[in-house]
Amino acid sequence: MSLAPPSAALLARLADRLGPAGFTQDPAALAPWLTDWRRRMTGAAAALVAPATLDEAAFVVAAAAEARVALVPQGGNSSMVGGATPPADGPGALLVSLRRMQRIRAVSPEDNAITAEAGVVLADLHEAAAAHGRRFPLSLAAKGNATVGGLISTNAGGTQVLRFGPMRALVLGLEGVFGNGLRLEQLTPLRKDNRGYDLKQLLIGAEGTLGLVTAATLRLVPAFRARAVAWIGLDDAGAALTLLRRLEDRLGEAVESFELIPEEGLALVLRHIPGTQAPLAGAHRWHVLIEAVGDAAVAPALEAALAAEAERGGLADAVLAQNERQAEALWRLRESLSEAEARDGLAAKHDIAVPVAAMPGFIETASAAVAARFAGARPIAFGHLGDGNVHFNVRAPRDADDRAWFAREAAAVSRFVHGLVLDAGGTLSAEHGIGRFKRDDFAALGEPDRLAGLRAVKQLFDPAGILNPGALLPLAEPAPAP
Ligand code: 2HG
Ligand code: ZN
Repeated sequence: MSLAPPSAALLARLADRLGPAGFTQDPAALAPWLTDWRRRMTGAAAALVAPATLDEAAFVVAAAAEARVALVPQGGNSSMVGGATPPADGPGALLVSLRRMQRIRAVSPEDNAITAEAGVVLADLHEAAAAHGRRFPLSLAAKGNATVGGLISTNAGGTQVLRFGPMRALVLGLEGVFGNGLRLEQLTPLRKDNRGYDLKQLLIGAEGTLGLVTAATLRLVPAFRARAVAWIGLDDAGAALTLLRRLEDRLGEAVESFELIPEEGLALVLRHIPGTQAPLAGAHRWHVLIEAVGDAAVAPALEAALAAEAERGGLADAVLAQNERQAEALWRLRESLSEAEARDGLAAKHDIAVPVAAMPGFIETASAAVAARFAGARPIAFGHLGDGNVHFNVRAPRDADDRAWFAREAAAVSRFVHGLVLDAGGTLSAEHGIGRFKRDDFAALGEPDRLAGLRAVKQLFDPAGILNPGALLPLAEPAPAP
């Protein structure tokens, strides 16, 4: 059934219910939220609606479902895949901002849990947990923008997945409303609940296609007393994986982050991010940033482990941060990589995973295959090696007009890379989601039964098809094969 443009009557109902703080059609107020984070698309919306409570969110969903009007939910607008930007064409949509829901509702150190509304920004969540001697163990470069609702809706990962898992593993309870009007009011810190299907998991990673997330109860862990941060130089990515496993043997769960950076990635950061410095004296094909946490013993333990590895020939060079300032500087090199890459020019972006053991080999063979198939294209693989997830981005050939190259080649490059990933038993989205940018590759390369399963769930929980149409799944059923 097709969607309709928002009528004047619907807009008046929403304006009346949400009030001036929760409803605007002012183009200047809408503008900042209509261009995606990567500045790849600018959309259109008839209004920006911002519910402040679950009741208001449920009202918006019910009114839109009745009128068959598209809703595009948005948090901090930091989607890497155009997941929170309404399309410029089509019947018209309402942009649903959850940013007004900004309260930390409760912190319970005894439960190791925090209840936060969808619009709470990740950096503020970190602070609220720290004020109670706890921490929320998920972090990423966009922490100043990304919100709880968006992190949940995309099942965000980041740099601590290795130990604590992605968002899916950290949500204890959820509040929200599905497209069919069903409310989820399960803000509980329970660790165990075996009452059948886990409905909250349907909203996690749904990319706003099944309903709105309004609040969540999230898992906290004890604050650490000390952290040790090291930067390592290596000759090949395989040695990085060996190093990770050996460090885990010696330090166990203390190893929380293990991030891979290629030499050319570090060079981009040093070139484009002011105030950065090379951490090691020499050049190395690969670099790794390691963080281990614990008490005062953690730094000597990491140092001893690295010394043993150096002795064994398992690494080329290493430096251990001597204080928090140095630790921050090392992290800045890693966290600025995405920004440095963007400042350097356009890239076809992929957040892929293959089984961890296969990743070093995949990086080598896929890089060679891409360079051979797309003359001069420059793959750059970085990120969460310990999770088997790297950002296998492909930059334009040196000296090429990157905009023209991107417009001409990016779709073919992505289809090619995604094909290689699936052949290697991997996934074309390990972190950022499918959104609008990867939707067609997902539909073309995805297993038919997986897609049919997603469609069946969508049909059940969003029967009017109003929630984030065109994200994750294509709008229309694919034509039957001839
Ligand atoms: C990261 O790991 C982010 O830095 C962004 O997920 C990755 O820009 C990218 O491709
Ligand atoms: Zn990442």
